[in-house]
Amino acid sequence: MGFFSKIKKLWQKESSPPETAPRTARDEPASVAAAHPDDQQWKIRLRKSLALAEPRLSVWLEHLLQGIDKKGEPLWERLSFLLEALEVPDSEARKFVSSFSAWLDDMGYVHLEEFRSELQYRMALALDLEDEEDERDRLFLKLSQGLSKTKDQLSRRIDQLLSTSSKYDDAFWEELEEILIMADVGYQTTSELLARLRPSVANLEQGDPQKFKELLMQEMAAVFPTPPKKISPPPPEVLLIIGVNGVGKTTTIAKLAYRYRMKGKKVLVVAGDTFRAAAIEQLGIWSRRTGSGFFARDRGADPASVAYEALDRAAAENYETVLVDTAGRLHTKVDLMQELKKIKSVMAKKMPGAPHKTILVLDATTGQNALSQTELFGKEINIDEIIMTKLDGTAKGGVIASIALQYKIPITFIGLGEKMEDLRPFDGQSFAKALLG
Ligand SMILES: Nc1nc2c(ncn2[C@@H]2O[C@H](COP(=O)(O)OP(=O)(O)OP(=O)(O)O)[C@@H](O)[C@H]2O)c(=O)[nH]1
Ligand SMILES: [Mg+2]
Repeated sequence: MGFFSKIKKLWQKESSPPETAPRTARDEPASVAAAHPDDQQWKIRLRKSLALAEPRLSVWLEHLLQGIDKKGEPLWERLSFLLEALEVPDSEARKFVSSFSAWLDDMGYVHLEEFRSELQYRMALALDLEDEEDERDRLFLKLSQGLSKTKDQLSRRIDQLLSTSSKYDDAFWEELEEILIMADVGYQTTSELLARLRPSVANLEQGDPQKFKELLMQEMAAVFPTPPKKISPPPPEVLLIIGVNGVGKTTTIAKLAYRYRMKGKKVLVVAGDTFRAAAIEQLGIWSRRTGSGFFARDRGADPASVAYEALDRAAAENYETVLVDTAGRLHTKVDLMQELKKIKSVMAKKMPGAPHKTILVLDATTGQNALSQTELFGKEINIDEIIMTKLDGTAKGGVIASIALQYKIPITFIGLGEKMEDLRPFDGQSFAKALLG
């Protein structure tokens, strides 16, 4: 039985007294009920509506947020009530509410529409519900919306082509090739993809657009390698984030820190980009917003020494996850690759195995340029994973297939916006479906 169904059963049992039953001390704390008898009506109503509602986080939140349009005491009360019902320990529930409230203050968010989706994301992570169908649906919707520009370029044109083609002849394949290339899938990747597709399509009845799209989707999904399940090293796990300037490294670190924090990890972010004072400051702000520890030295400090000292701090203070930011460019005299290699070797000396993952951040809006960046970094540094940012707002999302097919490096997350919740786990199946489905 799923998490929600269990809780729901519990709830239905608890909420069995009829509406008219006198309130007992067990139902509501006497002091509160006596002081604000009318205020407590919401609890009865809410409990009833939750017991009747579909057991899904989004649906429960919908009931919970009825009549709430901004942050404040009524919202905190209801959230605490829901968390309590979901059997979250009291201290953790309090921590959840207070950290969320502090975060809203920090971000300057007041109205529900500004933070509703962030709230759901936090709850899904905190309650470990990210794999529930509801969250998967939400992610899929977000992915489809985020990819709308690429989708427009790709799916609409493929549909058009399919509707006007009665057979899959050379002219058809040529046109399909052009469509894929236009969506930045890249020449080589397109050729490979089509070469795989042709034999499966050969057996197909002439002009079966639906089946054709399914096969294309399957081939597209097959392009993405599933990352091997790795056993996490004993803490701290150290992640080094690299990439050229402006791709979204610092923002991605903030988003990752947020994810780990919401999963209850103790996170340290390290300002390894000492090139600009503003970069250090930017990361400092994110660390506060995500409730992470922050390690920095002055502008101009040696990034390798910063990383080295940060590992001392991480070990001394029992951090579980360490995220190291790096510069995307350096003073012209210093070579970026040499600097990154130095950071890596210094870290490995300090802590065997560190950095446990080197993650290359790529910006999808740069299209095929992302390939040359992978080439450039990959030649010098072993890249374990790729995170692709800014897939929202670009028609060049096809580049992600190019990267996957040519470099066989797992793409683990994608950035679908500037907010902290806009970093989502990547999987090829959903991507292909969102793009072509
Ligand atoms: N729309 C969108 N914008 C993003 C995404 N990720 C990052 N950005 C924006 O991209 C810009 C650059 O992000 P940074 O995180 O500062 O990039 P960086 O790689 O750290 O840049 P340098 O420190 O200069 O090397 C910022 O305005 C971010 O808000 C994303 O997934 N979607
Ligand atoms: Mg940066």
